[in-house]
Amino acid sequence: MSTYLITGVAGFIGSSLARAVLKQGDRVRGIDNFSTGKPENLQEIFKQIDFREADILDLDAMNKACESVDYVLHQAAIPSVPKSVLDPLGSNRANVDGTVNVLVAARDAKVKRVVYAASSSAYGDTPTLPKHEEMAPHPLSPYAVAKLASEYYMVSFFHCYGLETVCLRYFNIFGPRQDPTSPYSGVLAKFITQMLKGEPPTIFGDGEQSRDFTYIDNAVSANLLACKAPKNVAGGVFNVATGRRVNLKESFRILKKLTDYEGEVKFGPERAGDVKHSLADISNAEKHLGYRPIVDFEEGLKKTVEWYRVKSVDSGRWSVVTKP
Ligand code: UD2
Repeated sequence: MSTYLITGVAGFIGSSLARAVLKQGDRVRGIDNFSTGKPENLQEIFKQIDFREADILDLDAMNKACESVDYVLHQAAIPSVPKSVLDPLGSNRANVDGTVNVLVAARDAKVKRVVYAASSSAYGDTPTLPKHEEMAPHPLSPYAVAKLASEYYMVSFFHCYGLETVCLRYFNIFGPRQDPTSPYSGVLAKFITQMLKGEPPTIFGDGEQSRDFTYIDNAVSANLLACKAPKNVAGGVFNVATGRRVNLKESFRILKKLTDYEGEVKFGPERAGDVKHSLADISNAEKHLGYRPIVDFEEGLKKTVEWYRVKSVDSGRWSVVTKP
C-alpha cells in the first residue's frame, strides 16, 4: 500500500484524485487551505483520508505532510487567468512559491515522485496546432508564467537533487465538482449551471476560441499512470488532453440540448490574457505514460450536466435551481 499526498485535496481535481487513489486501495493524505477548495468536495471520503488544513506556503506544515509519503500529486494553486491578471503577486505566491515549498519538502522527505498539475496555458497563442511538448512556450498571462515557472522548478529538482518529477500539462479540465460560482470559474461549469437555471451565459469575444476540453477522469488516470510509469519519465512534461478541440459557440449548442435551455447566449468583451486556440498532441503521454483519453467531450459533458442537475436537487450547494 502506498501513501499519496494530494495538495489542494478539497478542490475539483484534488478531490477527484483522492477518490481514485482510495479506490485503488492506497492511502490518501491531503492538505488544503480552502482558498478555492470546499469541504463538501470531500464529504463522503473525509473519514477515509488523513486531512490537514494547511497552506502550501507553510514549509513546516509541508515537511510534516510529506513524512512517509510515496507520491505527491501537487494540485494546489490559484487556477485562473483573469485572477492572475488582477493579482499577479498572489498568483505568484501560491503558484510558484507554493510549488517550491512542496518540492523542498518532498525532496527532504525522499518521496518517490512528485506529479505536478501544469497548464496548457504555457503554450500561449503560438499559431501551430496541435501543441506538442517540444514547442517553445509562450505564456501570456501571469498565471501561465507562474505555471510554467513551476514546471521549470520541477525539472530542476530532478536534475539537481534526483527528485523524480512529472509535469502534466492539463488542457481545460472539466467535470463534476468544478466550482461554477466564482467569476473565475471554468467556462463549462459556468455555462452548465447558468443554463440549468435558465440564465443566459456570456461568451467573452467572438466564441470562435477553441479548447481541448478534457473530462476529469482523463486527468485522474494520467496522474495515476504518471506515478507508476518507468523511471525514464522523470523530469518530463506531458500534455493531458483529448486531441480534439471545440469552440465556445459549438459547446453552447451542445449544452443547449443537454440542459434543455431555450434562451440565447450573450456576448461580452474578449478577456485579457486569453488564448485563442488550444489543442494538444497527446502522443508523448500515450507513448511514455500509457495514457489515452477514456471519456470524450460529449460523454463528459453529459456526465457533468447530470451531476449539476442532481446536485441542485440534493443540496443547492452550488446555488443551481433547475427550471420547473
Ligand atoms: C486556462 C488553461 C487551462 C487551465 C485553466 C485554469 C489555456 C488554453 N487553458 O484555461 O489549461 O490551466 O486556465 O484556470 O490557457 N469564457 C467565456 N465566458 C465565461 C468564462 C470564460 O466566454 O463565462 C471564455 C474565456 O474567455 C476563454 C474560454 O472561455 O476564452 C475558456 O476560459 P476558462 O476560464 O474556462 O479557461 P482558460 O482557457 O482560461
